[in-house]
Amino acid sequence: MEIRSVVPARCGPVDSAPFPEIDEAGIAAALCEKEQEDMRRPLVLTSVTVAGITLLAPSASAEDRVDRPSNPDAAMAEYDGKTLDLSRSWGGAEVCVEQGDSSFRCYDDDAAYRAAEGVGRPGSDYHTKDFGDCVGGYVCLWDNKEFEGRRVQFKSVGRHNLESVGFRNRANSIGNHTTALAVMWDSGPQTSLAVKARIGLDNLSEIQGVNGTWNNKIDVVEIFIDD
Ligand SMILES: [Ca+2]
Ligand SMILES: [Ca+2]
Repeated sequence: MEIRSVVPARCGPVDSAPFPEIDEAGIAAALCEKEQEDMRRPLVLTSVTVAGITLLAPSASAEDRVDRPSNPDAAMAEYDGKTLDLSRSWGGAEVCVEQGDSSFRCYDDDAAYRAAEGVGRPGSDYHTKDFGDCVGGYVCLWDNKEFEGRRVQFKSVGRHNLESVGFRNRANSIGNHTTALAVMWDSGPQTSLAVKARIGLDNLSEIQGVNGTWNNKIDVVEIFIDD
C-alpha cells in the first residue's frame, strides 16, 4: 500500500461540464473550496504495477439478433450471440468492455473476456482484489467494493454516460489503468472526482465528496487525452 492523493479535476468555472442544466457559475466557488479541502486529505489507495499487456483485436462478430433500444443514447453490446441494450439489461453478463468502435462486448466472466479478446492473465494481479483485473489501457468501474462484481471498461477519450450502459449510480470501486487522467462526475449537485493514471479506489464509500461519499454516485466517466 502507498499513500497517494486524489486531486480535483478542475477548480473554477466548469464551462464544458456534462450537466448544462445546472448553474455552474453559482457553485463553482463552493466546489473549488471543497475540492481543495478534499485534495489536502490523503487517501490510502492500492498501488499497482501496470502489466505489459497487449490488446489484440476482438473476435469476429456473430450473427446477432438486434433488440432496438428505447433510449437513443443506449449502448449496444454483443453478448452470447445476441445484441443487448445495456441501458436496460446486462442479461447474465459480468464484464462489458468498450471496443475500438465505441460499441461494447459483454462476457459471462473475466476469464471469458480474456480468452475472447486475447488478453493474457496478469499473473498475481488476477482476482486479488487489486485493480489489476482492469486490463491496461482501460478505466474500469465495479458494482461492488474491492474491485468485485459486475465491471464495465472504457478506453476512448471523452465522456461516457453511465446511464447508457446501465451503470449510473452503481460503481463502488474504480480503477484508472490508463496513462491519462480520468474524471468521475456526479450531478446532484454537479461535482467531480479526478483519478490519476494507474490509481485504483477500492472503496468509494471512503471517499468523501460534495454529495456525501462517492459510493454509487458516478454518472459520467471522462477520459482525458494522455499528456
Ligand atoms: Ca454498486
Ligand atoms: Ca449520481
